[in-house]
Amino acid sequence: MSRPAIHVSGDVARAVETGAPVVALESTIFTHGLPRPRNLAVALEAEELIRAAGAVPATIGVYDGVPTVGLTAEQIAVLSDTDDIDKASLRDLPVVAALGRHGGTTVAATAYLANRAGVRVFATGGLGGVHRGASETFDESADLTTLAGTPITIISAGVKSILDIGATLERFETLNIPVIGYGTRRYPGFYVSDSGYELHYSVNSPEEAAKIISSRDALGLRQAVLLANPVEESRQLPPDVLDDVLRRAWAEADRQGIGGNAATPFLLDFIQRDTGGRSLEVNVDVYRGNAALAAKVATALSAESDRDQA
Ligand code: PSU
Ligand code: MN
Repeated sequence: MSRPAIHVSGDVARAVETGAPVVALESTIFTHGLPRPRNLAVALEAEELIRAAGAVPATIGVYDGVPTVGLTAEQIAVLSDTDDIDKASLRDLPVVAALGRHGGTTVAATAYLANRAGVRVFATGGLGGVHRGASETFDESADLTTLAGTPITIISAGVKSILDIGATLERFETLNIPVIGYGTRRYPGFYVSDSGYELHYSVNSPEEAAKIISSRDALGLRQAVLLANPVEESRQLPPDVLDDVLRRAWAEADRQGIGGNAATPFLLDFIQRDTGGRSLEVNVDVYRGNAALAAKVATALSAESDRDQA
């Protein structure tokens, strides 16, 4: 018998089978986003936060060509420490798998694998979206079109600050992807709690979020639900600091001709170095907040499914 195309760990498979709460986590955040050795600490801490909240973490990535839902701590350590590891979005998955390589999965690839494994909730930092200047370059993250056809729920602090946020929100509308603020009607801006854009809907509890997810499923809709969870204002990057560094980061990317899938890691790294690690602390705070909220939403969703079956 051939090996299954996707490996699901025993813990995750059991939790999915019994309807226990599970939270998916991406790997690009520690393979391409955070610097060593902090990347590994943050990846393991996110798992711990989810466990402490009573849910099962499922960190997702490609290990030795095996797309894996529920990487072990040892596997996460190896991926965190691999130089020039592939950034695997959905189109890369078959290639990275067939060639037996390691890959850090983006939001798109992670959402796809989580959904295939029956995991319904996914926590990340910031989503991909429409890059600045996309009307010329066509650089729009595959996160967008993937989420349009992947019925999962993603808790993020908005899209990454380096993107054209207004254009990304327009694309969410076109792609029928609902965006709900958690405790806010202002769309968060990843490093800042308010991107300057307004949202039409907000919820104030994990139970309310779970109702929207169940409603999406009952209607037979296949779009992801996006729950936008802002960083606390007291912990955000000061907006004037962000505006200033963004302007210089974009200019430097243009000057060096950085594009394609290197754009996001380049810009985030520029911001990290330029702010002397200040943005890194915000990035980590954002991620912790999203992991904790995701565990609560997964728990509410699991309780709701139990009631429906009773
Ligand atoms: N975090 C990082 N670097 C990244 C990403 C996250 O520090 O590259 C990934 C996310 O997983 C997101 C993706 O899905 O970048 C978006 O990049 P692109 O625009 O190339 O799709
Ligand atoms: Mn791109």
